[in-house]
Amino acid sequence: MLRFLDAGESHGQGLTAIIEGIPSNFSIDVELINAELKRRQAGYGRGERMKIEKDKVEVLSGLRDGKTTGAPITLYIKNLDYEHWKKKTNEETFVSVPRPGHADLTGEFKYGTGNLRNSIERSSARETAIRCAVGAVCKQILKELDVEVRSKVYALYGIFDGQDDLFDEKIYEKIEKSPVRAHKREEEMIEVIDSAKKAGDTLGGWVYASVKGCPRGLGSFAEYDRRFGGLIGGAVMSIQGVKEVSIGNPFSNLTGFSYHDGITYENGKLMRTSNHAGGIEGGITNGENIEVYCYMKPIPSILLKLPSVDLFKKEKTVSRYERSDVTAVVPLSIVLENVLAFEILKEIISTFSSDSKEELQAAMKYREKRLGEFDE
Ligand code: EPS
Repeated sequence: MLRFLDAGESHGQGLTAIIEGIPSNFSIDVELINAELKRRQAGYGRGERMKIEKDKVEVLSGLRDGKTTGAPITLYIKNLDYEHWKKKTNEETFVSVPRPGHADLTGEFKYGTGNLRNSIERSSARETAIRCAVGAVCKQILKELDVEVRSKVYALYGIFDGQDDLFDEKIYEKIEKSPVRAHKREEEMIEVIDSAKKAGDTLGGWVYASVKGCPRGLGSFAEYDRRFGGLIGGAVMSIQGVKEVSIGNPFSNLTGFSYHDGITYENGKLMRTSNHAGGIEGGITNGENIEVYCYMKPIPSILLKLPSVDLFKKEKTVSRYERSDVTAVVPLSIVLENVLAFEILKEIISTFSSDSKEELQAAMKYREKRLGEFDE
């Protein structure tokens, strides 16, 4: 079984994760993890914090000579902003006015520490840095298993860039270079971010990811909690700010005849004529690309004033501003990739339960050989 736990606060010393259940003998390049952290930090609409942080991972256990040993892998990312925060007094960091839409209020309902700062620190999307480090380890293993995850921004506020073939190298090169991870409407997206910033407001939007090479037969309908769509949906909903998830395009408005993906033979191979189901039918992967869309709400740290209260003075007031991003939809695209990478590898490891790379690859090959019998 593959699992991980992570810990760390937004302005604390750093973030850490322990991943357990990675088979031995897979090569892991630490610089590729760092490259993934850099991808997540980029994106138009980011705030001042990203000028401070230069995320780099330290691998404290589980690797020897660049290869997994089967032991737990410990990852650590330093928060450079901690150098400023450790000098602040309790009075300076104390918060008593919750931002509507943030975890400030619900965190205080739950933990009752008497200072909203405690909820702010752990609920922060800073945590996605370490989740991407975990995902970047999983991505390298998936690559050796011929599985690849790519993503883009589908819509920012009202500007729809739409669907693309993310495995078309020319298209994807453009998306990777785009500051808003778009292919067609980059300039309009930048304009809308600039206007929101000027107005002291924030923006949400949709991203989507496509996973190529995912083995057939992951997940199950045997029990509700083994359905792969449910596992992916739950994981994606756990990303800070995400309010909607869809397997397959959420904006398709098709009848059954047009929606369902025909089954055919092409060059002797069992194939599908389309992929509206997003690669999952009956809670099980069908061999088509896994297509996942998700929506992130606008960030709740806005300069414009929303009604709020001072919880400790017990009086009405307006929301306070805390430094933040105008939009985190662009980095969400990278976070989605890495959250999917973990979930997919987890399901591969649980399906083909193996202790080493060689055993895992042999088990996957055996399944593919059996599935080959369905070809013409
Ligand atoms: C975040 C608020 C901002 C973001 C942060 C998430 O941080 P700060 O309060 O320090 O300006 O920049 O995201 C990251 C630090 C990151 O690495 O993505 C929040 O409240 O969730």
